Amino acid sequence: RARNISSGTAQKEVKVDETKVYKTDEWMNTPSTILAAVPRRLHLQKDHPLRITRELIESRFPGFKTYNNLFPVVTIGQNFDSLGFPADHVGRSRTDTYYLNKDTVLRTHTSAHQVDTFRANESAGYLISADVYRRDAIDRSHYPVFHQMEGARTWDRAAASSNKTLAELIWDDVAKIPKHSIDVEDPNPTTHAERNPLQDGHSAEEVEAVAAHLKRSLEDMVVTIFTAAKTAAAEAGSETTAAAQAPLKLRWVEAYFPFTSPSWELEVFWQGDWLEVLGSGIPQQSLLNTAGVPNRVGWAFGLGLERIAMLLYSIPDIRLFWSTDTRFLSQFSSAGPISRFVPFSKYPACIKDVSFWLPQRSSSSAAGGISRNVGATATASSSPTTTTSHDFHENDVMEIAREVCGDLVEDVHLVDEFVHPKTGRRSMCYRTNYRSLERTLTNEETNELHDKFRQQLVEKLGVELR
Ligand code: FA5
Ligand code: MG
Repeated sequence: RARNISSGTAQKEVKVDETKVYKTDEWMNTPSTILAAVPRRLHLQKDHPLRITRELIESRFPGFKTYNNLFPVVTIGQNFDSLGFPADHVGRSRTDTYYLNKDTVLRTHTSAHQVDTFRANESAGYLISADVYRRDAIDRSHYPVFHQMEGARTWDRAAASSNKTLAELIWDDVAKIPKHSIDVEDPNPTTHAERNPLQDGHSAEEVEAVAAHLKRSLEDMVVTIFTAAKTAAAEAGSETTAAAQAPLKLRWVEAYFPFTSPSWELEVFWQGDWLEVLGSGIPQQSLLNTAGVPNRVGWAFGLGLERIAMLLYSIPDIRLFWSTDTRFLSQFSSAGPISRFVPFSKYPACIKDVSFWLPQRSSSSAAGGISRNVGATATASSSPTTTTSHDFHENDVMEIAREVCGDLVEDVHLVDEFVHPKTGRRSMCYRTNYRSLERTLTNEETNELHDKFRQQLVEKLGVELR
C-alpha cells in the first residue's frame, strides 16, 4: 500500500484515466495516488451510497438535465477565472489545488462547469454530479477527493410580458414547489448592501422571487431526504439518544462566493449539531453574459454528496466510501429504504508523534525540494530577514501522510508548535493516528509506515527530525 511520492510528479507528461495525456511542468503537484481515484467514479457505481444519495436528490428536481460524466481535468479558466476568483485567491495556490501544469488543474468544485453548462443552455435547470479534488487536512470528514452536486435554475427575461413581470412568473413557479412543515430560521434580509449586495441590473422584486424559489426548492430536497432517513432509523429502532430525537431544523446564513451575489449557505440541525450542507446564490450576470445567455437570471447551488450521505446513513469515516470491502458495500441498496450503516468492528488505532525543525529559508536544497514536489507557489517570501520557512504549508505534511500510508491514516493534526528564542527556528509536532477500517494493523507495519513518513518529511520538505 505504501507508495513513493516522487514517482507521480517528476515525469514530463501524465496520463489521466488511461486515455488523456497532459504535459506537466513545474506546477505539477498531483501524485499518482490521486490520479488513481479518477476512474473510480463512485457516484456512478450501482448501490454505492453516493450514487443512491445523488439519485435521491435528483428525484426532487424533475425536469432538470443531469450531467454525471464530466471529466475532472479542467483549465484554470474554468475552475477560477470564469468564476471571478481574484488572481491572489488562496484557492489558486499549489498548497490547496492539484495542478497538472500551470493552466490545468483537477477541478476543486463542480462550479468549474457552470459557464460551459449555462452556455450549452440545454434546459432551464441542470444538475452536475462529479468527483472534486482538494489538498486538505486529514481527519474523518476530509478526504482529498470528494463529490459535489451543482444545481442551477434560470428564467429567460424574454418570457416576461405586459401581463406578467419576470418576478410574477417566478412566483408562479414558487407556488408549484411542495410545501413542508419543518422549522426554518432565516433571520437575514435577502440582500445586504455591504455583505450581500444586489447586482447591477437586478431588481429587488426579481431577487426576492429567485431567492424564494432557490430556498423553497432546496428546503424541499433536504426535508424530503432527511425525513426519509429519520423514518427509516426510527423503524429500525436505532434512534435512542435525545440528540437523535431532536426535530429536524434548517437555517439559512449569509455567505460569500466570487461568482454569486447575494449568496447563502443552508445548514441542517441533525442529531444535535448545525451542519453546513450547501452553498448557493444568484450567479453573477457577467458569468451568464460570458456564457452567451445574457437574458437569463436565476440561482445556483453546490453541495457535498459525502456530507449528506454521512448524515443519512450515519457513516462515521469518509474513507469508507472508497472501501471495496463487502461488509461496507453490501449494506446499501437503491431498492430498499435508507437504513443506518452498521459499522463493522472498530479496529485499534496506533498513535505516533513526529517532531521536526522547519528548514531555514537559506537552506537551498530543502527549499528546492518543496517547490519541486509538493510545496507552495514559486513566489518566495517577501520578507528576506526572517529565518523561519514561509514555504511550509500543513497540506504538504498531509499529502506525504496520504502518499505513504494510503487509507491507513485516519487523522493527522498539529499538537505542538514553538519558535526557538535564540535561533528563530520553528518546531512542529504532528500526531498521526494509524487505523485500518478493515483489519488490525501490526506493530511492525505501523512502525514501518511511521518511519517512512518521517523519512519522506525530511526528503520532501527538508525538515530536521528532532
Ligand atoms: C463551493 O465549492 C461552491 N462551488 C458552492 C457553490 C456552487 C456556491 C454554486 C454558489 C453557487 P464550498 O467549498 O463551501 O463551496 O463547498 C460546497 C459544499 O461541498 C460544502 O457545503 C460541503 O457540503 C461540501 N464540502 C466542501 N469541502 C468538503 C470536504 N473537504 N469534504 C467533504 N465535503 C466538502
Ligand atoms: Mg462552504
